[in-house]
Amino acid sequence: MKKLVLLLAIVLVAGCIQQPIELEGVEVRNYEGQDLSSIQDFRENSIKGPQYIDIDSYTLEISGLVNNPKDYTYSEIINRQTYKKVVRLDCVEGWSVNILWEGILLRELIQEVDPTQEANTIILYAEDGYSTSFPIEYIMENDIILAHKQNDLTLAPERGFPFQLVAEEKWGYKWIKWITKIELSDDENYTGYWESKGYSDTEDRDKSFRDFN
Ligand SMILES: Nc1nc2c(c(=O)[nH]1)N[C@H]1C(S)=C(S)[C@@H](COP(=O)(O)O)O[C@H]1N2
Ligand SMILES: [Mo]
Repeated sequence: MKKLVLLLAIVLVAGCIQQPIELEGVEVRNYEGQDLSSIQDFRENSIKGPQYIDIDSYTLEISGLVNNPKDYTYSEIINRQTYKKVVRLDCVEGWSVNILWEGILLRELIQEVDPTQEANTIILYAEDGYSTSFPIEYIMENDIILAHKQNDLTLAPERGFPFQLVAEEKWGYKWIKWITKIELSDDENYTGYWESKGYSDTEDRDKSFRDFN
């Protein structure tokens, strides 16, 4: 009986010890044994410089060849199941960063808007007029993250707040920041900002990024 009371007391006391709450976010620089770059290591060379998005009026529109177009608020997106992964971003200009990304899987939003049979291309647009596109299979058949965090910190305005696409295996110019709209399309030949200036639209890193034809 005494033992039981003691056990009960221990359980009660343990239950009162709260988990710590992090007051100010700290950037992680190592994740499961892997060294990470710092979010300070990115170069800022966006076409029009950093964009400052007002999150209270922000929505992410997903429309085009879909049965169920939607406008998502920031909190409707980030309060879903999130996923974390260390992925390296390689810019064609010769620098890279190895970052712990966190966000939702873009394919889950695409499933919700229910693309029509004709949709074969996903075009993403950004606040600065930038755009890029992917075959629909790239997004639906891979775990492609729509990131709102880097190294455990919410994206800074310079880094693409509210969202940057983690376009794994693709060159940095496919990692669109400040995303405002996603369009389902049947235009397989759509060319985004850098693609229309001659960067390859197949954009796999193991191939050259220049398309000379
Ligand atoms: N909206 C938008 N997204 C963008 C760009 C841009 O100019 N505008 N630049 C791209 C390029 S070329 C690279 S290499 C990466 C780099 O990410 P960073 O600007 O956060 O360093 O963002 C990509 N996403
Ligand atoms: Mo880049």
